[in-house]
Amino acid sequence: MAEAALSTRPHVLAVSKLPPFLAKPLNDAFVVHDRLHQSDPAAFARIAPMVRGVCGGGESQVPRVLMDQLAALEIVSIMGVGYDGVDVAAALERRVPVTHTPGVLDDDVADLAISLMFSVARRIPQADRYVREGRWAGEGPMPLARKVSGARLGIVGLGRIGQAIASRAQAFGMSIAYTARGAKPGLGFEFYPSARALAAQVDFLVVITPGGAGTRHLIDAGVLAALGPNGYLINVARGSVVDEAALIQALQAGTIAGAGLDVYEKEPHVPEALRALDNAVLTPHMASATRETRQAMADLALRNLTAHFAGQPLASPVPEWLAGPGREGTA
Ligand code: NAP
Ligand code: 8YV
Repeated sequence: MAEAALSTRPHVLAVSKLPPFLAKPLNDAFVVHDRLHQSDPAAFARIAPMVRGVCGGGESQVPRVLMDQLAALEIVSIMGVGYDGVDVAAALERRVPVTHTPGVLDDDVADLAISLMFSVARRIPQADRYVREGRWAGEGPMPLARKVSGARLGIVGLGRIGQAIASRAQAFGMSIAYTARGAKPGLGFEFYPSARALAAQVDFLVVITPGGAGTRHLIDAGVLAALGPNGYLINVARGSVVDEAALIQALQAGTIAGAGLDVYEKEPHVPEALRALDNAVLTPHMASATRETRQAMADLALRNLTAHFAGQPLASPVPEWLAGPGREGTA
């Protein structure tokens, strides 16, 4: 502790468990306090005035009340493209930039969205169990599944990842329509002004918006009813975007045909009612979880921190920073 206090390296608070390939270079360059605010509040109170940086993942919480304790805070670096757990308004009030890792994970997240679509429609997890349990020989072939190629895809959120999903789906001969805050005429896909209008026109509805207040329960009972008994919901965005209780009810009642989910409202807790459903394929928030992509995300998160403390321009600040204090070039 005394040695850490004397170090000239900037102090950084890690607000989530960081992977070793980020923790190691971070520890080399900074004095890192690993989740001390959670494990030892008294010790945290002693080092809090020295903390100049915060580092976490896409699911990390960096609320106003935490920033209030960090009088010397200069930067929040998130290893993830989503930063809905960060109170960006509170950071901007303090002229603290928030950075994230856009672009480097698009391929992986799009790959998982497509994988979930095939998994739930072709019932791949059930088929795997069918073979392992020796049922093939006894019961014969499995019931027929739902064809994906050529089906109608609706994308809720046609940003970086949404567009990567669209380009993959085109290779499967799917028709593509979308909703977003604004139409993107240049892309040549059909725009619908709401998720409900889009859901009524498609077989597969993939959700890939940011989380947070602006998208909370964007997918509600009405959208699920519009998707209908032959429709499938895929959510690789944030659990908060889908009304999970309404989704469970729709899956139980057969209001929709199935769901492929990577994210949940209260992670890592997934309701027993959802886990019990045979028409849902569930993955544990792992869309970007390949060695290659997580390394690229870690590199970018570190690059933002080192650039800031070297007085250089940030590699990837969030748009709110660029539209506000960042526009004045204070980085
Ligand atoms: P992005 O490029 O910023 O795209 C976001 C899209 O969502 C944009 O098209 C935007 O519309 C749209 N959108 C925002 N608010 C909306 C609303 N209220 N209604 C309808 N559409 C809305 O972001 P991205 O890089 O594609 O990432 C999207 C999100 O995916 C992240 O924020 C994160 O939460 C999630 N994610 C999850 C994982 C995972 O592990 N499962 C991994 C990575 C990312 P406009 O284009 O009109 O502004
Ligand atoms: C990761 C994510 O789970 O980028 C995001 O928004 O949700 C995911 O890539 C997370 O960020 C890992 O730290």
